[in-house]
Amino acid sequence: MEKKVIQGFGHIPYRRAYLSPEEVLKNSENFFLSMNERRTVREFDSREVPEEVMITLIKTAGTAPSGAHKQPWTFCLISDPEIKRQIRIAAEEEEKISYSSRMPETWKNDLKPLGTDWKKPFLEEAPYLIVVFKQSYGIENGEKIQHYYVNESVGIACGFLIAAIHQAGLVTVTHTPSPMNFLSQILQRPSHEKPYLLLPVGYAKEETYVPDIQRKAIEEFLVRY
Ligand code: IYR
Repeated sequence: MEKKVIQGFGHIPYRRAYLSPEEVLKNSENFFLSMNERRTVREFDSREVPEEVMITLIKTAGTAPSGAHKQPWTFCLISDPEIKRQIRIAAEEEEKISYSSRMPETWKNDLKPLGTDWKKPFLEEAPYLIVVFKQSYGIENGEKIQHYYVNESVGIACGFLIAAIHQAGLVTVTHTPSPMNFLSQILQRPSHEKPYLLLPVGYAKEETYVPDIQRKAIEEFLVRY
């Protein structure tokens, strides 16, 4: 197969090795079984994780599809204890207000089975924090460039990241302190970047507990036509 030109742009051949339906079935089942072991974990071990691992995880996130291939994301990787401390203090300040007055009773009741509260020690205990920013627009050579489907694109990249963290043998919690503009200030991000998600990453504490909750059965969320 040769290169070809479509609407003036080069296209290259792409082939995936053919796998039999049996192999495809096995792969899909194995991946499901592995992902089904994932749990949100809020208690981290202080054990170190090589930075190279974190960079590879973020590279995986960067393989996500995005609107018009604009890749409208920035991943901030934080290991500096002083910055983690600043983030914890600011997040807990917001969360304290949220839990005491901003969140309605229904919301707080829905969170009761998860055992969460305003305290976020994991923001200092995890060896790394990844703060994901979405870029409402891009800047190239000082010019504004349009981005498309920014929320969808960044959400998919975060999904890839969470899957990669799990596959590597580490754990995370999708933390969304609200409001989270303090992250832009602490990390000194430009105004076209908005905080999207905060993921502490590390090894799970050896003795840790997670809520006794079940996932929906497939019949509850699959509609076949
Ligand atoms: N942001 C708060 C509250 C919270 C909200 C949802 I929706 C959760 O699934 C979990 C927590 C916090 O991080 O505690």
